[in-house]
This record gives sequence, structure tokens and C-alpha cells, in this order.
Amino acid sequence: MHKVLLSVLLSVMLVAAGSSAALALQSGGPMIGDLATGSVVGQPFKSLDVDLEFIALKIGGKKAWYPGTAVLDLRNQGTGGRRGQPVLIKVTNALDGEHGFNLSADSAFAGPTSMNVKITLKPGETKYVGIPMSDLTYVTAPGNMKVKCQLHKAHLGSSLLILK
Ligand SMILES: [Cu+2]
Repeated sequence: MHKVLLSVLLSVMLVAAGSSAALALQSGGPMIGDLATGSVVGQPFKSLDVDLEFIALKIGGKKAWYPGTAVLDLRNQGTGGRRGQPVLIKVTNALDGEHGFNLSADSAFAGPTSMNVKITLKPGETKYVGIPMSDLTYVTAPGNMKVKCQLHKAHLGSSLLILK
């Protein structure tokens, strides 16, 4: 009798452990890397089109993320559209010092699972951010995201409008 109870308990524990592992795997989330070596949801960055490009530069004597507003149009999802292909963002620091790239929902309504990408770039450095489509359609509830430099408050940010 005890043996049966123990095995039932053990299998319940195994099921619980298995499901939590599956949950952790499910949200792969955005990936950061170089064009040559990076990949997201099994797709190499170099096989994807660059959807957006952000550059840290000086505009009118101020440090800024350029462009000030970017639009990511995901409306054409059907045949001939992107068919769930991940979004690839190129991020370049064209300034002298180190700067941060922080892409987030940046809203009081943003849940703990909402997307929050943070990179620190050396002067002249370029990085790529690959974002699975599921993260943009489900995790990012608002259609508006913010780009900020997490290192400098005065560094002007950018808005990313997502049409879906
Ligand atoms: Cu900065």
C-alpha cells in the first residue's frame, strides 16, 4: 500500500517538474548576438531580413537613438508576407562612449512577462536582436514600445510603433 502511494507521489512530482521545464522552454524570448553567429528560434540571423535599424548618434548636439519613431508593420502575415518569421533589429552605437539599448513596453500596464531587451554597446559596436513573432503578438500587449539608453537619462529615446 505504501509502495503504491509512494509511486503515485513520485509520478505527480515528475509531472510537475516536467511541466515547469516545458514552460521555461516555451518562452525562448528575444535573442541578442552578432549577424554571423546569432540565431533566434532556430533561425540564423544572417538568414533573416533586417526589419529595423537603430543608431545611437548626435543630433543637434544631443545624444539620441535614431530614428525618433520607427514603425514595424506586421499586418501582412499571409502568403507573401513574413509567415511568422522572427523580427530582426540592427542596433549600432555610432557614438564615442558606451551606450545602452533598452527596448521595452515601458508602461505601468506592462506585465512581468512583457518584453524587456537590454544591451550595452561599446563605441562603434553593432549588435542584432532577434525577436520571435510570438513575443510580439502575445507578450507585447501594447502596440507601442520604447527605446531608451539605460545608462544615460539625458540620452534621447525612440518610440517603436507595432502595427498588427
Ligand atoms: Cu547613452
